[in-house]
Amino acid sequence: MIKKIKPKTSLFDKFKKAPILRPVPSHIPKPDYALTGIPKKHLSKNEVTPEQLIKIRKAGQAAREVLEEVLTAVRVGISTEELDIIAHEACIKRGGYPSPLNYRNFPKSLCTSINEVICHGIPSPTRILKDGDIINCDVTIYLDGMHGDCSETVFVGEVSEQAKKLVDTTYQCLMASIQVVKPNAKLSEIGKVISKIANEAGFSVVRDFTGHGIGEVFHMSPQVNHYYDHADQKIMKEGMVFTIEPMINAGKWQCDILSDDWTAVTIDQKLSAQFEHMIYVGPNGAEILTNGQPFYQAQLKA
Ligand code: EYL
Ligand code: CO
Repeated sequence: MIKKIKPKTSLFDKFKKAPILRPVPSHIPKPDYALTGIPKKHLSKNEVTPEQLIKIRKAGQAAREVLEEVLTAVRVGISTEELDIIAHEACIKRGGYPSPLNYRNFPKSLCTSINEVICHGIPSPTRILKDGDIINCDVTIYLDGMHGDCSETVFVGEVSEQAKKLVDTTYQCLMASIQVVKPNAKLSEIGKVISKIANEAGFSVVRDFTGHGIGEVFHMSPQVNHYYDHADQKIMKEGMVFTIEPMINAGKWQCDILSDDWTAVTIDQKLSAQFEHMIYVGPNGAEILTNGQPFYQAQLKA
């Protein structure tokens, strides 16, 4: 969820054309914003019923499978547009809708965020992956009435030691923060753990984008901060489902939004990495609904 947008408007904004969206077959059930670009459904109840839990587990698992299809295709020379097509087809193959597509007018089915891009990078046929890039692929699928959301950052070819350290630290931030999840814990503990690990490694935590409640709605309460906000008194309740998706920067934490109104970049053009899981607050702690082996670790061993 974004908390503030730095407006960057151009005199020519009114001439911007609506993009042509990749079609989704008519038999695929679509979220309410698919036609209009505007989400209208709001929910205040965060805890899922047992029936909803079954569905949200399936959505999380499907998101994981789609993400793995996309990450398997990452290589030097592929365009982010081709990754978008893979995500789009993989969602449809499972009977799901690619949630980013037309969400608040996002033009694509996948977010692809390379190097200094923090999040919400837009796939493009002209952005070809090159040796030394790091790329986050963020997949969300709307399946059987529930959204499933996860992302990973992976290496393209041979990357710098700095990039390896940033990506590994970001993953360690996510996994350590999941360990604090249990009923009656403070939500602010998540940001506390993430900030400690990131800052000790010499990195900074992005503040403008947060984790979020998820279920029948793509983004809802609670807001999950990845930095420590001592004033945040929200308490985790059994049955809550939310994402944790820390974005960690090699330099300053601040961001800019490009004139496409989506792409968030670091203000100093230094690297940014992100990992995301969808978490269910179970009676004894977190259940990771999008669990799997991180690709970057296999890349480090290869
Ligand atoms: C919506 C609204 C500006 C999010 C994700 C919130 C973003 C910027 C206004 C993906 C796409 C979160 O949670 C996400 N990925 O894991 N759009 C998103 N927004 C938004
Ligand atoms: Co998310």
